[in-house]
Amino acid sequence: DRRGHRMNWKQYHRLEDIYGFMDYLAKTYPAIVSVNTIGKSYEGRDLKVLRISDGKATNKAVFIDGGIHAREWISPATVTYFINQFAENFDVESDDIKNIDWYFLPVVNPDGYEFTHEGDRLWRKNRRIPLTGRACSGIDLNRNFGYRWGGKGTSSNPCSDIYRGTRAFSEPESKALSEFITKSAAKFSAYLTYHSYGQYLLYPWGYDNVVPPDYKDLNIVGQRMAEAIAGTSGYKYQVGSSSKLLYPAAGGSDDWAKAQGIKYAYTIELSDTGRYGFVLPTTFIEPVAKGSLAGLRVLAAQINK
Ligand code: ING
Ligand code: ZN
Repeated sequence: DRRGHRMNWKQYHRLEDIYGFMDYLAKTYPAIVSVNTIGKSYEGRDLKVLRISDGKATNKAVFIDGGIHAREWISPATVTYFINQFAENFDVESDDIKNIDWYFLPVVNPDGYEFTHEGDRLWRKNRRIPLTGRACSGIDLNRNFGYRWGGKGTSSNPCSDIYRGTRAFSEPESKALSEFITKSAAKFSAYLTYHSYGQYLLYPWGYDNVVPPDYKDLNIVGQRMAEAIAGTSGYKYQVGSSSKLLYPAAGGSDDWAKAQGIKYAYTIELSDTGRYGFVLPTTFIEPVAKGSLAGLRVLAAQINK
């Protein structure tokens, strides 16, 4: 492609296109964009984080990931849309955006993501093969994080889609993400993890039907984000704790992030509400991502208060 990358938001893309796009941005905008490999997946693929920052010492920091679950293709598509918007338009972006160091990990589960393109479109977990070689493959990375690991809404059965693994952070993907956050010099004000589907803005806790002491702050900001999303795209989101609005599920990444002291920790379930589910047509990518960006701007404004 004469632009130097093959990415667009009219199709879903393979990992190679997503990583090619990230590397292109780092090369094109070296003053504000950098890409780092923070680890390798089980099958040996890079786990790439893209940082966008003007380097001001006073900046806050936000971490955003996508693609924890392989089949939720709208998630990496949305996260790469944010990356494109901020990187390509940084000089004309608002101060709310420029006063944040942004960290994006658009594909937490690259092995699963590639498998949904080549094998099973509805695969959810990573691709770890059991030692015995007999049982089923894959660990649910969103049950593998180390806060209240092994609790409600998780399974010890390797054949389950919510298999938690043998211990917290047994998986290279969840381990790399968590170590990146804990070892980073940045003190993160927000952690956002994009999933699909259902149109929910979920805050902790997921492990049980209880809420953190500051849940009212998360609820108010979540409601404001939902208003912005609806105003921009027409998509209506419900806001609440994941255990209450969906179901209890321990070992999720947002619970872990919240337990690390990251105040604004949300799981965002993108569109739709079930008509197409995980197999969301490509015509949805732009409106869904645009609405989500409007929500993200509300969060950025809050963090800068
Ligand atoms: N849903 C999330 C899941 O991992 C969730 C819902 C989020 C549960 C946070 C617990 C904590 O089951 C999808 N679609 O993945
Ligand atoms: Zn998911």
